[in-house]
Amino acid sequence: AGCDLAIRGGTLVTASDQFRADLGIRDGKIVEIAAEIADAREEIDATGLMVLPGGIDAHVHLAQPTSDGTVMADDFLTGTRSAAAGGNTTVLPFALQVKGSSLRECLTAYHEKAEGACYTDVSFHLIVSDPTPQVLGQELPALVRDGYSSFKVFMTYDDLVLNDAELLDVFDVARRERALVMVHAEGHDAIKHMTRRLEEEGKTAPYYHAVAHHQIAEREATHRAISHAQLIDVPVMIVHVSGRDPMEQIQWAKKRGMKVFAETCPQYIVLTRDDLKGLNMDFEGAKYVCSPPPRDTDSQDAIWEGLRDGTFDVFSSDHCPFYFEGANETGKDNPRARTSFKWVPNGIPGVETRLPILFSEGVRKGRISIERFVALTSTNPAKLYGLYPQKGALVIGADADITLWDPERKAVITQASLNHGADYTPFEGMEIEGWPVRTILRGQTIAADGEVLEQGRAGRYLSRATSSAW
Ligand code: DUC
Ligand code: ZN
Ligand code: ZN
Ligand code: ZN
Repeated sequence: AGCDLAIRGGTLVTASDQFRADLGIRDGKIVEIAAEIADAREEIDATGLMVLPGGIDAHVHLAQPTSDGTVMADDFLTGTRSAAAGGNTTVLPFALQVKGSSLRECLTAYHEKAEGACYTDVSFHLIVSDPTPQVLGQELPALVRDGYSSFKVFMTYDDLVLNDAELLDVFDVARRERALVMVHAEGHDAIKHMTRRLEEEGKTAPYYHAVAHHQIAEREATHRAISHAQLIDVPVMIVHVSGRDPMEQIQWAKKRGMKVFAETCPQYIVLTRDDLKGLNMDFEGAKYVCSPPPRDTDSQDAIWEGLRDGTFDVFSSDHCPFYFEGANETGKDNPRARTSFKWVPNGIPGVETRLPILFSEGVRKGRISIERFVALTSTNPAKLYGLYPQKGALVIGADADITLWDPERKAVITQASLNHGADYTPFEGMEIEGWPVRTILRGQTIAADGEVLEQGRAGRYLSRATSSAW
């Protein structure tokens, strides 16, 4: 039988190669890759375009409840719509265990929220905040076996932090079940100490978030997480690495052959802590408050080097959207946050701009190759989170998840042009070269030229296999 869809004349790009070929799709799968394929029911002319495996954003937060009354600006509908417009076909949001609740119970609520609401495919990382004997002995092992093959732990935040004994216990479970642990590595006590001192000095503006969440606290926690992982002999993924200091710890571990993996994000290549100053140390800076915070241009240089040399395996958005001016004090600009940076919700939106920013600043400016771009944004996350080769690859038999990329398309990032739920973008005014012009999920177009198709709301839940880290 012929193909349902033929994509002709484009340049296929994988994590290791690029070549001219036609690509044929039948029943949602890639069935042909050849110099020229037979006529199909539907044809797409991709002349002048790159044909990429669909973007996989392995780190997003959607509809996650907060402990302080602020509200996340994206649910599964708007968050995955934004993801699709930005060239993504799969996102991996978090299912947060609220302390005192069972992990399974919390997860069920996320499934209910996601059901029928997604434009892209989705799967969940768990967040373990309450490692009770029941969670460690029963729930977590059962969930990993059920296809939740990765989970995140936090080394800071009052309502999430695990102490070293708890980290080691959780790592033990990961070793037994061959799960991939993701670590938020920032030292809790160091941050609290710095916060108290800054507040005593009256330094409460959003900018001081970047001082309190010092890179040294991130470096220390990164090393501690790596040491614990080495002791237990378990792979570990250090997420949202912000700069040179924590990178050096990761390089140290990688050089010793340890299975330490690392992720970085757009904010660490195009923002700096000075953005948190706003206009004149004013509250505008809250728009850039995220954890870890952006650092300085030296760290940006280090991150680019790390994206090239393999220090980083994954490039995700850490899309964690809050309104700036939410209704009824639900946004970043709320009365309590005005009294101290420590109350400003931590996170920024970015699922729609991740690929354009990395392409424009990285590929277009000659800092990384297009193959490396594909590895960091699709193939590696698929492998490390147990989705490969169903996802992240242009191979026969894989899901036909494809992003058609126009390398020449110029755009300016503006709030008005984005599909996310937030009321601002921290990347406002950025000039971009290269843009996703069509996003195809399992053979169906879900977004084209910035328009997300309502009939494309066909995202499915993905059960995941064991991480390639094992
Ligand atoms: N960690 C994240 O992964 N995202 C936003 C805030 C945070 O602390
Ligand atoms: Zn985190
Ligand atoms: Zn430099
Ligand atoms: Zn995050």
